[in-house]
Amino acid sequence: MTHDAAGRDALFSTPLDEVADFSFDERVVACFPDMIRRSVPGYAQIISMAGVIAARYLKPGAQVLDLGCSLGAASLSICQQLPPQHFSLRAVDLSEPMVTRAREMLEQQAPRHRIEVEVGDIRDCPLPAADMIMVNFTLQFLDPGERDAVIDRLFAALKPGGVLLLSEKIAGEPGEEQLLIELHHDFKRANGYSELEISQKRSALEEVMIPDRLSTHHQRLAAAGFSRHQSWFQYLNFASILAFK
Ligand code: GEK
Repeated sequence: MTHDAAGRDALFSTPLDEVADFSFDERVVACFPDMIRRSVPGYAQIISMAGVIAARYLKPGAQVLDLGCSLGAASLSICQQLPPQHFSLRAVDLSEPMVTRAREMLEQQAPRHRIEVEVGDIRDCPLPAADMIMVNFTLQFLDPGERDAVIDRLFAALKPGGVLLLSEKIAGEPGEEQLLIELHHDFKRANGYSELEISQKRSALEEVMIPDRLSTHHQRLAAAGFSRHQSWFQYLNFASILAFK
């Protein structure tokens, strides 16, 4: 079983001989809102703040990018805070099933807002000049060696004064890693995941998600040229940064 009729994530609930690498396919799309809410501490708070942050910084006529948009939750949060004529938004994701579902959901829930949702790769998709870029738990899925070039690209696409909202699963600083990992597993247990689900998901993600330390993110943002970058949120090993060009 991969999910029930209510979209509850059961992807890793039965023993698998060999746990395949995680991929964002139809099975994940069907249970994605449930999965991310039960696995990523602080996800709901970061999503609500995306709209609040946009309302603080975006002037009328603003252009927003949501890269690795999944089902468009961060984009929708902005639509809930700002009227349709205030901004246009381009949302991009590598997974075709995610993009198809995101389009349907955004059309339904924000029919008057100017939103385009396209299949694309954050590493090389066209990036129009933007006032705000959101990369909410996406950079972590790239090979660590590719991350500098992507942050450089985002810096180049941002207009002066523009803001980057970057959220990531993070590796702990030396000596702090184990406690954060154990508490995160406790968080997942408390949200109804079994030992089997936790360990199989961990194996599936091992190869595709290698988190950086928060300090590495800040160094990378400074090297790309961001004049100011500040962590504004951390819940266990999940953090979010605002960076200004
Ligand atoms: C949210 N931001 O709900 N280019 C574009 N997209 C990619 C790439 C890539 N190279 N690699 C992976 N993705 C969302 C949550 S989920 C986070 C983001 C998670 C996409 C992938 O297809 C998936 O939809 C998304 O990044 C990561 O605010 O599942 O933990």
